[in-house]
Amino acid sequence: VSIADVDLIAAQSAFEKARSIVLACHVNPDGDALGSMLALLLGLTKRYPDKYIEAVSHDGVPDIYEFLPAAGQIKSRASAETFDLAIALDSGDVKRTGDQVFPVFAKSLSRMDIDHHVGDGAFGDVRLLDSKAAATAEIVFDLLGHLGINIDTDIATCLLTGVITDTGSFRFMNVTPRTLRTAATLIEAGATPSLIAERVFDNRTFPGTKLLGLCLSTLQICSSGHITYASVKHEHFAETDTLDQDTEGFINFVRSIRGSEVAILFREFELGTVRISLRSTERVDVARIANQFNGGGHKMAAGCTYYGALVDAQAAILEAVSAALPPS
Ligand SMILES: [Mn+2]
Repeated sequence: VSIADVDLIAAQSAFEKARSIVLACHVNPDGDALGSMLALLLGLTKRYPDKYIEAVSHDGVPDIYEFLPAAGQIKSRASAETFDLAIALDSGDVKRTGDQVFPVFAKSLSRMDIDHHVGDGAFGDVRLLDSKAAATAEIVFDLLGHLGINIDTDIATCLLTGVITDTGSFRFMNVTPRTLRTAATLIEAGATPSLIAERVFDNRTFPGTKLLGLCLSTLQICSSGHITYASVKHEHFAETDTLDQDTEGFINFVRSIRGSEVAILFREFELGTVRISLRSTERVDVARIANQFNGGGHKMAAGCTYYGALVDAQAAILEAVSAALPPS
């Protein structure tokens, strides 16, 4: 356990005091955002059946994550303006919970930040922050253990999904012995890694795969091959009749190119709104770059939104990334 006992005790007392609790994750949610939030929803509901607890994802649940236990209970808007306790998971910055959800944090009586993105965005009366955790799911695993909540198959499935997706199936630099021990315990508790992999990675639709082809046809390299980027243009979505969520995982093709230090994916689902995903090897802090554009994330994975034309987004981001690239 890497969260200090004093913080776990503070979290427990916050749960006990609150009668209404809202859980929220970041916009454009990934497997860790949804998995850690659902595991906490299931665990708290089991431990505190008399409390009102809801989970909110501003951008809903991408269909590859609909298999997660209790995913159907996730709301896209908070049902009240204020709660006794508002908890953000995996969000980097509380603003990344989205335009509608963020104000709820300001009005709620107490706030909690549960995250492995540790930076300027840290907030809250209780902070369960651990930059060494590979996923927020690892922190929630420790928290549930502290609360004495039994990890059942459903909770284990949610948490293992967070761990698997945030580690690129145990391939990224964030993997530690603790990550593997946590995963082993989750499998013992009933989670099935092959089922999660099948749902998340081997579940691309036919139009979504055509979209990947169009995206990869835009692939570019610059800065001596240290920057790789690709774009999903508005007309690509229209041509294949796909949604923004169909781009899940595209960034991994861009980052897996030999020599790439920073990988960028531009998505223009709506004209005038360009969503940008950034990935890096450890030499460049892409959270800093995302912050310059009011986004967030962590050192090796971050995101932001640019309001304007795709070409302008590309020029602005490429300039910022080039400036951040250390001389080689
Ligand atoms: Mn995460």
